[in-house]
Parts: sequence; C-alpha cells; structure tokens
Amino acid sequence: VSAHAAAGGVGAETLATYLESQRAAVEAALVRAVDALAPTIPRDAGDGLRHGVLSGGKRLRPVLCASAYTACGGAAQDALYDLAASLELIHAYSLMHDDLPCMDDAELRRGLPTTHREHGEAATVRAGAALIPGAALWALDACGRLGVGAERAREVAGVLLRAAGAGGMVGGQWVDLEGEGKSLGAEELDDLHRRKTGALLAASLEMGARAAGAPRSFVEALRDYGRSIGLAFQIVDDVLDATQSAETLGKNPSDAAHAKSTYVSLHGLEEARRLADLEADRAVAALTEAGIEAPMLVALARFVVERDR
Ligand code: GRG
Repeated sequence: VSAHAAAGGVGAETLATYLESQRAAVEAALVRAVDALAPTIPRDAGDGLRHGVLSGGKRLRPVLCASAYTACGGAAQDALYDLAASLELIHAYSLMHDDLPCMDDAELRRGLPTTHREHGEAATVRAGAALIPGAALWALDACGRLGVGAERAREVAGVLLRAAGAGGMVGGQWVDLEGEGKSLGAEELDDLHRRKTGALLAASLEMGARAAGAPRSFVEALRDYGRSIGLAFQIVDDVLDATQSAETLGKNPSDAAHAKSTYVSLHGLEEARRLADLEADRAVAALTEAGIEAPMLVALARFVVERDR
C-alpha cells in the first residue's frame, strides 16, 4: 500500500479499474459520434475520421470531463460521455492535422500508421475539418440531453471552442511551428503550452463542472486544477519524448528532430520532473482549497505525472 493510499487516497488498482470503466464508456460514446458523423462526409474522409478517432489513446480529456461532472454531483449517463467525447473529437482532429507532412510529418501515432499514411492527406484534412463543427454540435446536443439549459449549454460549448481556437490550441500550435529552430525562454514556453495543450485539458474540467451546474467557486477551482495538470502533462510529454522509445510511446520522439525548445532542453530532465510534480501538487491544492472532495481527480493528477506514454 502506497503512502498516498494509506493516507486515504485512491490506490493504483482502484484508479486502474476506474480508468478502465471510464474509457469503456468514452469508447462507446466515440463510436456513437463517429457513426453519426462519418456517413455525412465522402467515404474516404469518413474512413479517415473513423481511423483518427477510434485508434486508441488514453482518452484523458473525456475522462477528466466526466470526472469533474460527477465530482460536482452529476450522475454518470450516456449523454455525459457524449459531451465528454466532444473534447476527444477536437483532440483527434488536432492529432490528425498535427501529423500531416506540413506540420509534424509523423508516420506513427498510438502504435499505428497516422491517418494520412493510411487514408491519404486530402481525406485527413477533410475529416479533421469535419470534426470541428461536428464536435461543437455533438457537445450542444449532449447538453440538451443532459438537461442543461440553453444559456448554460452555450457557455459549455463556448468553453470548448475557445480552448480549441486561436487563443488556445490553434494559437499554441502556431507559436510552436514558428518556434522550430529558435530557442524560447521559460515564459514563452509556458505560454505556448498553456495554449497548445493546457487549454483543452483545462476546458475538459470546466465543461464538466459547468454542465453539472456547479457553483462558481467549484468551476474556478476545477479550471485551476485543469491548468496545472495541463502544464504538468506537457512537461511530462517533453520528458517522455526525450527518454522513451517509439515502441513505448507509440509515436516517434520528434522534439530534437524539429529543434524544438522543450522543458527538458530548457531546464534539464531532473528539474523538468520536479516542475511537473509541483504542478500536480498545485492541481490537488486547488481542489482542497475549494472544498472539492474528488479522490479520483487527486489520483488522476498523479497519473498524469507518473504515466509512461
Ligand atoms: C493550423 C496552426 C494550426 C493548427 C491546427 C494541429 C493543431 C490545430 C493543433 C495541434 C495541437 C497538438 C498536436 C497538441 C499536442 C497535444 C498533445 C500533447 C498530444 C498528446 O496527447 P495524449 O498524450 O495523446 O493525450 P493520446 O494518444 O493518449 O490521446
């Protein structure tokens, strides 16, 4: 029994069981989403969309969204996982486009050939583009079925789209692409990752909290938790890129090849790991200070920094 479990926290086995059940519910929701979306676009793009969305992955964003919703008193149900799946649809499009030759030019993702390798570039661009409005409509529809009123549903969808947009993920990716071959300072690197990776992770928590009708203090605390684990997640991503094989990661490490500034290149491995731990602690402190009792979210903060892929 780990010290954490002995202190009343969730042990590794309980977390693994929880993750398994959450992922199964998310997977089923993603199949529902893909079955609805793929037939609305030409066959080759539909096949690409299926590949990009249903090719595995940790499903961290939807699990965080559903966990925030239940931590705020909401009940787990299909419509919740449909809402949570909208985040994964955006995430999937971002990975499909990121892997294209004009961006990261990657051959491998989640241990499989990337979508454009399997279905061609044109189908991948189109499938990714279809996923963006598809995700927004999916989120709005799920809110309706969850009984979230129109005003709040608008807020929930707004959180998703702002995080995905120029102030968030797209903007972060832009800065990242322009930063290749340049050395970024610590503040620039934080800003890049808060937008590129952190915004969607923070949105996952905020969407769950808002959809559950949580009080403002809870929404803010869960957003802070999301921001901290978003940063921790990216620091660990850099550490894994620098230390793990393609076989473990399911993708080819690429930061060094693209001459990217990373937390490892800037701070060194040991300090990067320390910074990730610090952010995970901050995430948990945000929950404690707001009086949110959510042992699974505490365990997930540790999972983010202790993962190996
Ligand atoms: C046109 C500038 C422009 C942008 C388009 C492509 C794009 C939008 C954004 C890319 C954003 C991106 C690639 C962020 C990386 C996020 C990240 C760390 C992904 C890995 O996430 P995991 O580990 O992956 O959760 P799994 O496979 O588990 O889902």
